[in-house]
Amino acid sequence: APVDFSGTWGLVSSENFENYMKSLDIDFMTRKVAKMLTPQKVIEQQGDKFSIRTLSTFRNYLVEFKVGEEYEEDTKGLDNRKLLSLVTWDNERLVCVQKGEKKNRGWTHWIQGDELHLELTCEDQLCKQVYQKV
Ligand code: YOG
Repeated sequence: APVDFSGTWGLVSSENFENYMKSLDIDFMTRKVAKMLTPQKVIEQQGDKFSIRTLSTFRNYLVEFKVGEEYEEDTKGLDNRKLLSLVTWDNERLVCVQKGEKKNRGWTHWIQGDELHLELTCEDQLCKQVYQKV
């Protein structure tokens, strides 16, 4: 693995999260609550094996995967869909393609200086988030 993402990271900025949630059909009330959160990413990485926990006071979400191996993802507590997901390395970036009902769905993580960057995409929406080690 070319990079180590391990650690506990706290959200410091988020752009266009509202429209990303709309593209996932998240209802108004849930979006209002979700927008106020400052989640943490707890990432455990052993080589190409990852667990990523997204933790907040409202909901928690866990994914576990190995780079290069497709996995079934159940977005329980988020938009509650079933996905077939695949994470690969694009140089130093971790790129996930999430196949399912929604077109162009996925995410990309990379490290820039002391920041963890995340781009979330769904349909025509792009949400950019930055996290810092806590
Ligand atoms: O991250 O897949 O790090 O899984 C995206 C929320 C909000 C719940 C969070 C809870 C999308 C209500 C996971 C926020 C909006 C809104 C904290 C993003 C859906 C529902 C859980 C994600 C990847 C990459 C790892």
